[in-house]
Amino acid sequence: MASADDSRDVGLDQESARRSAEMQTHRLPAVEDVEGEALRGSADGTGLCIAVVCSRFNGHVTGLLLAGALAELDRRGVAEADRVVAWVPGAFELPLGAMAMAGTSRFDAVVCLGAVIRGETSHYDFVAGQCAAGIQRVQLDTKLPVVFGVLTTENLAQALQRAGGALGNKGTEAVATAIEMANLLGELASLAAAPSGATGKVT
Ligand code: INI
Repeated sequence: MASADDSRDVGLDQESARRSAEMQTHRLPAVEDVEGEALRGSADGTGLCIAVVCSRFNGHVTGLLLAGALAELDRRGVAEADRVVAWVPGAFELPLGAMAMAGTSRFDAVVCLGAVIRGETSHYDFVAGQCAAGIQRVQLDTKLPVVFGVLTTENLAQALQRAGGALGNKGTEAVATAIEMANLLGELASLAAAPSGATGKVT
């Protein structure tokens, strides 16, 4: 017989599936639902240079994230000559890898891919926390979009669901975010360079 706890679990699964479906549509309200005109980076990657830094730890998962990321780069028109992929040992090394990529000044965005899966010790918390904080720090310090395409899950099954399984692919989403942010920053740079009031776009 199903207990109250069981039904709560089912509810959580449904909520999680609903959230994931939203995520597939990038969770943002449609532009037409936003009051007035607003700037939003385009989804077109043509002409952009994108770096991908991928962790080898849990490589059976991160390889799937990378496959999703590369397919999305193809789909959005980022030329093969305009992308570089580098491997690092683990998620803890992603911020340094991203910082080095940003330092080349060759890229419009950096995508970080990793999978941190909870084990029996507190190691997970240190790796996941420092990875997230480090990636955010690189992004703010370099003013370049540095995307957190890192799964942080309780177990392998949850990770696989989000690496091309039932709940999408974090690598695919990370590339979409990188392209949108790179294009938005490009638009804002043009706005900054334009004479005051020249665009009339922001209301
Ligand atoms: N690295 C990961 O990418 N995922 C993990 O789940 C993980 N765990 O759980 O230990 C992990 N550890 C290695 C870490 O990222 C560094 O490579 C290592 O500590 C050397 O600095």
